Amino acid sequence: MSTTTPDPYPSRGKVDEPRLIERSHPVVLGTAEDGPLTREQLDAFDRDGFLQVDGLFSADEAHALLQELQRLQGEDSVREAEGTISDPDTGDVRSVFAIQDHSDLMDKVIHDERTAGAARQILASEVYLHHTRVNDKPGFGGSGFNWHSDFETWHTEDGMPTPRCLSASILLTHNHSQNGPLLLIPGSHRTFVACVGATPEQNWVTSLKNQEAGIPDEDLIAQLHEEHGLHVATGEPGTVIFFDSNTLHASNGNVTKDRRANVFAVYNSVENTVEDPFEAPMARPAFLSNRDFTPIEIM
Ligand code: 6CS
Ligand code: FE
Repeated sequence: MSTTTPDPYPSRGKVDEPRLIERSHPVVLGTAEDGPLTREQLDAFDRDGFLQVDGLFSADEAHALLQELQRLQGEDSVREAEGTISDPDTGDVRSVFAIQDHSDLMDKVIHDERTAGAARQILASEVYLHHTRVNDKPGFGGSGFNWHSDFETWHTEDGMPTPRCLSASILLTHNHSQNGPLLLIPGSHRTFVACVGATPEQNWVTSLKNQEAGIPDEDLIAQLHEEHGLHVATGEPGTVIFFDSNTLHASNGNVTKDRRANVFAVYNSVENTVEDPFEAPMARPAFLSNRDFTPIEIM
């Protein structure tokens, strides 16, 4: 980015104090005519910064994906992959990034009209995958994740210019209020929370387990939480939660016996491709910040 153009979303080493910045870019760019989401669904996404669609995939489809996750967790090629995150104590596979490289079934679901087609509609352009992953939070063990905006990381560390990007999370198990479901602050996507503290070298090595840079100030989170409330994204297997890249979200650890597993796909507009990081010593690896901007085929 040229030094003469001010960064509309400064964060980390670029700010002296935590602060709220009004989002200057639109959220929903497409229309109902572009399908598959209805006008009401697009309006809800625009207003809340997320959209939960119950039963978008069938229970059978979700079950097949869960079995596929189980298969992947046992594969040596997956366990050894750069984008695989394992539990430091047990060695169990918790997250597999770039799932399309390991599984045809996962590849299919992230190119599906129901997920990718909705992303293309909301963003009103062809899309490519910024990254993908499958996450497993087993009973009696899965840890939580503190409040954050994905866009804050993707902007500072990956060089994503604007928040014209969204995630789809497909529930593979029943996500109930107690097993660490996604928590979202409705309406928070309209505010960029600038965070203090420069990005450490190779921050991604630890940040996927526990974020230490890009942490929003608690008073600012409290203010947005107070103003907008909280959505607990509970649902049956097959439910999909679409959420804007700048929506504040978090999740609790899982102290119940009930496994919580989800597939995530991050769709970015091909008109919003990543550049040099806005505030990080170096760009993250491709499994986190894909540099192949070829539009995906949607089936
Ligand atoms: O660093 C990232 O890109 C990832 N981290 C979090 C906490 N959420 C989204 C993303 O997969
Ligand atoms: Fe996140």
